[in-house]
Amino acid sequence: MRPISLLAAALLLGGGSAMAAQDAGHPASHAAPAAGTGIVREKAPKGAKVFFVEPKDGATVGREVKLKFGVEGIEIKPAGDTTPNTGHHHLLIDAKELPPLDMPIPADATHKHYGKGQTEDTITLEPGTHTLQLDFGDTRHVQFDPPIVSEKITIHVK
Ligand SMILES: [Cu+2]
Repeated sequence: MRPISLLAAALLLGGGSAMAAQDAGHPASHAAPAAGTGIVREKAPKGAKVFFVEPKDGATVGREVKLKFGVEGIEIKPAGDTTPNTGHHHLLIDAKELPPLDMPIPADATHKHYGKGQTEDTITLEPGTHTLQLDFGDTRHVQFDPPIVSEKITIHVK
């Protein structure tokens, strides 16, 4: 049996503390403070990569879009798990640019969190052309230094 309730509690704690000033307890070794909020970003492990397994760049798809995310050189853990060199996926939908680097990635229609450590999803998009990009965040939903992002892919929704 999976410890669902424990996981949920950990996620709640992780989600709640992400917006709070909880940096005191975060290991600040080999990381440089960012300007502004004082949030210290984790160094991206060398060679860490995220990418779309599905859909392919340029694909034409229906409104229900099946997504599969891949990682290389970094491990996926739920938000709130402070193991170094781990984090979770974020999906940027039609985002013009990356979110601000010195704060947690926002959670809204264009920034989707996969804080349980999910590596797939199905989203519904309006017909037309859309861009998708993955942006890996640490336990606090903060981007790495430098950001670990996928290629920005373009898909056509029928
Ligand atoms: Cu997140």
